[in-house]
Amino acid sequence: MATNRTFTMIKPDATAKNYIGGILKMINDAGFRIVGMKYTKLTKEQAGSFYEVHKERPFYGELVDYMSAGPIVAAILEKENAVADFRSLIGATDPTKADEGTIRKIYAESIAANAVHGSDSDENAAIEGNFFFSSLERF
Ligand code: 3AN
Repeated sequence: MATNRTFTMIKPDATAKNYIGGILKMINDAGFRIVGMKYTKLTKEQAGSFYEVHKERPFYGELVDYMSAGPIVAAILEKENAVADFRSLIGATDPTKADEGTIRKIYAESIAANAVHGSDSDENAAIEGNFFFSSLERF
């Protein structure tokens, strides 16, 4: 069932370069409403647990180190067709393959440091949102 919600993180490469404002503006301008938001830093254990689904992939260690290396912004976003529309807004995982005008094309530096996360399904959006936010922290 579509929830019209997705989950995003602005990743450490983007927070380090002061891109938070620019990325949030693109998100708002695309029609997403922020219904939960948190500026925080993941421990290695938390990053490992968040990316557990990628445990067997060769880049898992690098991904966990990178995602716990600096602050992130975690947010729950609401819009009709949120998951698919947000994936379109952020562009391909590899920024060199991302379409013009997408967040990753504009702000990402590499496949690993690719500026933003976006949930890939309604189910994962709910799981990922629950990882960061209690019911009292979303509106
Ligand atoms: P997406 O974030 O576009 O859904 P996934 O789910 O394939 O991409 O990968 C999850 C995260 O793992 C990516 N956002 C990226 O940070 C990292 N990642 C994916 N592929 C690679 C790779 N080949 N090398 C390093 N990191 C990668």
